[in-house]
Amino acid sequence: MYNPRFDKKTFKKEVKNNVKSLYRKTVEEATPQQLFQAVSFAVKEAIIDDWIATQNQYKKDDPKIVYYMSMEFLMGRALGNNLINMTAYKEVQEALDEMGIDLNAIEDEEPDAALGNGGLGRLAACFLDSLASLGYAAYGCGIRYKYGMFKQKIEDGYQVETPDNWLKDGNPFELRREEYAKEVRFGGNIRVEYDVTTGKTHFVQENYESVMAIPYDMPIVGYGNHVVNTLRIWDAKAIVDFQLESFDRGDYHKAVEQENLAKTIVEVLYPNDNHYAGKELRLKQQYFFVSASIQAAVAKYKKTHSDLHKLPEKVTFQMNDTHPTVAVAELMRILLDEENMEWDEAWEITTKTCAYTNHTIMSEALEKWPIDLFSRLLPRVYQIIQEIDRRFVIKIREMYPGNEEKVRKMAILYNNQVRMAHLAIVGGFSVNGVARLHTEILKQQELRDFYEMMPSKFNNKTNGITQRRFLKHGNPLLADWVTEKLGTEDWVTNLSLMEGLKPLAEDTKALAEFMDIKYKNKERLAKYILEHNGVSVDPRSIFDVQVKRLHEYKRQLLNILHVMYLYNQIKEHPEMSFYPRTFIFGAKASAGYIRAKEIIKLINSVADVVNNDRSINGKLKVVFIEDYRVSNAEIIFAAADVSEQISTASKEASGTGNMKFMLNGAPTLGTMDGANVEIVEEVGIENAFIFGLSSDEVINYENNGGYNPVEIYNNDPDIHRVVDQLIDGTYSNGDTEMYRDLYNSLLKAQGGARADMYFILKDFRAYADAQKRVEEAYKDTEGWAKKALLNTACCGKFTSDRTIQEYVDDIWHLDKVKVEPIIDQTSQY
Ligand code: B1H
Repeated sequence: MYNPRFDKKTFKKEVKNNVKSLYRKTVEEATPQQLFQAVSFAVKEAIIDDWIATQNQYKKDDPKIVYYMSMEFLMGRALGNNLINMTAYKEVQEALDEMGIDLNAIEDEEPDAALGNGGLGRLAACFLDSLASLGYAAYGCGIRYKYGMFKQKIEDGYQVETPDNWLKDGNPFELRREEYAKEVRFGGNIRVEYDVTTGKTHFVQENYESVMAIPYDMPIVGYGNHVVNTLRIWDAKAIVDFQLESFDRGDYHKAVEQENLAKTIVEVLYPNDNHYAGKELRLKQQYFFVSASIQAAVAKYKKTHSDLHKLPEKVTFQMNDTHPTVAVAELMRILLDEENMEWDEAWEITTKTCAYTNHTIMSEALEKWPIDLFSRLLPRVYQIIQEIDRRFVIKIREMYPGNEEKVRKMAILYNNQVRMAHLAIVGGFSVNGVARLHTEILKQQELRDFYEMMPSKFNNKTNGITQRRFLKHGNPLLADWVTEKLGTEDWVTNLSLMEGLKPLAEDTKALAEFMDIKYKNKERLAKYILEHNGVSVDPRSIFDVQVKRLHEYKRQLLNILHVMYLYNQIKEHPEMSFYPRTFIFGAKASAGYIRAKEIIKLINSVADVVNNDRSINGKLKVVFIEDYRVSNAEIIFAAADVSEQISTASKEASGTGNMKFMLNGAPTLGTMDGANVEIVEEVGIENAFIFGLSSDEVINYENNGGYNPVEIYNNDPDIHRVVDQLIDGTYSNGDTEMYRDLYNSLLKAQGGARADMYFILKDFRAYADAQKRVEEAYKDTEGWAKKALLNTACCGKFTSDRTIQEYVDDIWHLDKVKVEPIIDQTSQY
């Protein structure tokens, strides 16, 4: 994809110019941050041409558009990714080299756009990348949080959160688009007006507070195809400027309130992964971006179409979990109150336009808003939900006469709560899970009643990841090697080509090259760890990695208990052969999740003891990487030997980190959970290390009881010992209380929670055995290389390009667009 703006001479001149006009400096004088800005603005110039070309093409072709509605977009850094997707990375790297600028160092100046928690937010980012790369018209719709995911510091082994002021130096890639601002209203009351001439009833919201939603657009560059889509994130601004008229009008109080509402609404991302907190401000955030986005989408549609009844032919609103589900009622409100439609026609349109993705079955993540809060904040939307519910309950009774149990289980409004998942299912035409096992659990357990009533809505879309960021950008050595071996770079847009690497599993030289690249990536990570943790780790040791949000169901506790067990073994049997291991962790705990924070402290305490015990000759190292995020994840995946995916079976809906490890040649050590099941299916069970309870077994214990962790504790001396070490002071300088809660959580039922809720002790032996198998396998250098290489070779299914194509084929039915670049780009030079 040739672009004259990236000709070295042109690009260098542009960077120089930018440094001069932005900072009145020369390149030599500029700070690294200023260089980052100057380079980014030069790249943005090139992007804008394609952005315009794309939007012109869309105007011409009028393709169907998907609006991906999400509270979270975990984008990471943009500069490197944009260069990769513009196919200009190497050119620009060379141009900057010639100016004495190191592109890598410049990239490190960019703060991550961390507008998300974990998998759900990063999935949204991968989807945008794939949509643009496949040439589909799409908008990401979200919130421009002033503070994204907090920055994590580790102090004395404890997690300390600091605000992520990611916008402080300005975001070079965004465009503020004040002219598309939309008003969003909260609270007040609804006055019903009857119009005698038309016989129609009107609903008028009065005494409300409102804010202006101001869109900021970020370009989403497709790979090598000149397509640039848009991530539209909304900022809030007060409508009334209280310095002026309001004060005179005696409206001072209200003006201040609106100012505060605007300030607080986009202030910060809620840092909860897989957990519903039920905060009023969160509901405000949800309605704020959903209302603005839907208003904008309807306005855009109406610009070029006269008949709103055909909206479903041109628009889908895909709801990323239940967080944007108020979309169903908001679209109804617009069609009923602003477009004056009848209920049935509005409902017909809405239910053909909205679709819902479920990402979790964790009961604590289910959104159930108290009716008093909901109806006070969104009075008109609530009325509409009441009517949706009334009609749905009639349907249930028709279908299951006399079965009031069904009504109780399925109604949207129940027990003084609005059940958002039920609204999403009833108000949309599609419900999907995010891995085959997860979708089956939804159909057979969690959403069984809905599946029985409307089976055709249910479908599976196994998650995927973008190879452009997680291989081409994150692991350039392996990317170049793959290109050389396949004789083509087409894997960048067609990951199934990776299977062409399979024969190399029998090629000793290729295996050695593959592992040599892994070694170099381990050196890169070792350097990062030395710089950030002050711990020196040996790249020849096994890099065993668990990076993901900290959650009890993900069982970082199982991992660290096993490290404690290994340490005991090494101490007790110093003569025992033991292949050196480095256990690497990275995880943020939600700020209020106390037990998760205890686990972080425990990991760091174990690290302290183990890393400083000279008697074990460095056989064991434990590292907790601070502030795990997209940018350092890219380095970590590339360097991993072992991918820890050890969630309690049935709890991890899919996982996507598992796929990033696989892509980078790290075999999975995991349970049969989420997408691990499909990973094993692709790579073969002999190239993974699988252990533990099945999801059926877990669900069976949960429903019928019969699991007693104390029995295991009493009968297995190794387990007994590590569990006791939580309270004997081994890892707490003699403090017997520091980890008592973790100890209790494993052995005692408390406050409604079963003992060892997540079956850690039950799976411990199986896990330790699987770890033993890992060690044995690793000792066979060539055997290991084969497994590692086959993981890369078999990862084709897990590209988000495949996932998106399935969404397009089964749910969205989008039209592919081909963008012709603006030809005369050089005329301006
Ligand atoms: C996932 C969430 C989530 N599932 C509530 N659910 C949140 C729920 O702020 N909240 O209220 C935030 C996030 N996140 C993850 O989605 C799953 O746990 C992963 O297994 C899955 O891979 C990922 C993407 O589908």
